[in-house]
Amino acid sequence: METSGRRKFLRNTLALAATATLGTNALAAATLKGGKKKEPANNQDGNVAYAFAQIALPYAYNALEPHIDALTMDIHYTKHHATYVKNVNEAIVAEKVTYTTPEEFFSNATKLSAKIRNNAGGAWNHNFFWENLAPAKGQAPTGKLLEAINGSFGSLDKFKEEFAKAGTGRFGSGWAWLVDNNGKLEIGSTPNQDNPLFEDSAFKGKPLLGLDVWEHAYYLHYQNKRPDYITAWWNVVNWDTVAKRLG
Ligand code: MN3
Repeated sequence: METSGRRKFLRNTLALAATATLGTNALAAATLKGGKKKEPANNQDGNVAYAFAQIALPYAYNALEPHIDALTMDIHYTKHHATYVKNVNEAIVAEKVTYTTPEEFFSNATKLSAKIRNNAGGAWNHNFFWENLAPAKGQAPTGKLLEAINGSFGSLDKFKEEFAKAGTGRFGSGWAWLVDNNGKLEIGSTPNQDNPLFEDSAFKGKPLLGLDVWEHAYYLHYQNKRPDYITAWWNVVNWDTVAKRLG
């Protein structure tokens, strides 16, 4: 066998061995990593279960500078987010969970193990977060979204003030959210990796915009100054995504 053919043979053999060891769910997660498509996968017992996956980051690590620095984005995506995805998929297989959508996980949050609850939230919340960010180009909400913001909060400035308060006021680690609660926009926050879709969340609704206020999201650049991170973060909000979520 010539060298490149032999290398290919070894690679295929190793891939097959890894598949046998990890099971099909892990393989599906690995295959889906980086893609937007998230399909149910079979776990080791042939039960259908959802495999969480990271979306491909829609911009480069340095695309949000100077508001969010490249190193923070790199570590946040390749370490923190990737670990949530890996951990939740491992636990789904180990615990033989059979939920087939993220919504099904979250609406059964009180029945989940701490490992699945925290890592499923972390896996989903970060995809949601990456998608509601975009390079700073002076973007601002318009049209129906702006009308809804004005209608619910009085003005865009008032909305930003209230939302920033939810972010700075969240003690410890968590998220600030804008949600659609049956036609009315509301602001709130959740602890840890919970979100407003969680069964037992004190703050509920259809998420439109999420802000990660864990220290790992800003500490390298802003240290203890969470309010400065939030002020800068407004420059990189993807309002088109928020408008699409509002529908
Ligand atoms: Mn985070």
